Amino acid sequence: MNKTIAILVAGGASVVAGAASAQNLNFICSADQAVCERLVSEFEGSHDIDVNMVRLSSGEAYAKLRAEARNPQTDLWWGGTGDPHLQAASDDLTEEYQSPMLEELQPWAVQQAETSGHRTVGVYSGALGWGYNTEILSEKGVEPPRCWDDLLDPALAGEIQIADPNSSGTAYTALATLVQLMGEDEAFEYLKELDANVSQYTKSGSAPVKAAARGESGLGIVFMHDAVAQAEEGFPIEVVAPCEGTGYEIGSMSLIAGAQNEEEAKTFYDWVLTAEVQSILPEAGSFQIPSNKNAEAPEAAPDLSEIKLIDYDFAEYGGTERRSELLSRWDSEVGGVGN
Ligand code: S7P
Repeated sequence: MNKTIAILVAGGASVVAGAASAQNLNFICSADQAVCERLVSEFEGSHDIDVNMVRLSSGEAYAKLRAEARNPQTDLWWGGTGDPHLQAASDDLTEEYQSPMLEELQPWAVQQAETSGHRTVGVYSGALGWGYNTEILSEKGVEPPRCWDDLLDPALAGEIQIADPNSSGTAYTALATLVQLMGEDEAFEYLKELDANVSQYTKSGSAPVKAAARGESGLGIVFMHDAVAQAEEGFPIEVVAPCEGTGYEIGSMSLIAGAQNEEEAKTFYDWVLTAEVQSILPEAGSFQIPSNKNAEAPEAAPDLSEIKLIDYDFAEYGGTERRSELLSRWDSEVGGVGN
């Protein structure tokens, strides 16, 4: 959408006086690629702003923002789990902004904003669980796992994938969930045992269930809505909410401190919080609960009121100290050991 300025001169002829720089938006998107692309095309189709989008997992996005803190190249970060958004807020990497759309948002989305001093806001929510390939598990004669404990079954050796919590917000949510559910030492014992069944720690959070859908592995520990997306595409995936209870995310959005295109970023920020925009995302395979109270939740979205949710402490687990501590313990006791 580059614009040129045409000036009318005497006689009705026009000359091109010079290229006006188009309005731009440098945008990190941390949800699924198809959802990110849909957002960009809807936004560009309705605004005179060019979007440069890069899709990064939540932990990668946080690392990029930290690396460019002195010379920000990003204007807006949408999607991805709330913990690294909160960490970016506490590191002053993001800017305070109170959108006029706040009054239309669910209490959990506003709570996310208040926890961060309005440096981030909730855009969707979803619970953690897993999706398993019904054909693979039945061929192997494995009882479908319903509880975290069932994932330790030796019959599942090599059949489980989960992402690396350093890059993936999904996997960090899993790590923080297990710590809150079991206690820290017990959670690390559990993760070390689980490691015997894990074939791969992927970079992206939803990759494990995509692999299960394609029959490359038996089960992926992911957000339940990402497993639903595969089932809705017709893959033999069954979605599970763990019986002991589970954690959840408040997917978030943040305006970057020192953004070069702050006005454009605010335009996107307000637009993406509208019910109209949030209601079209399921068409691109997004099955989370939207944060706008007037947006329609997709029919296939897991009903959070029917899932045993833990009281996830976003302030603590999104805090810089706690997140760094858990990630380095994971590196030394789980991820970096024999993988
Ligand atoms: O696919 C949607 C979704 O699960 O992706 C986000 C996720 O954190 C991004 O992937 P990473 O785990 O690789 O960071 C979630 O916020 C979102 O619900």
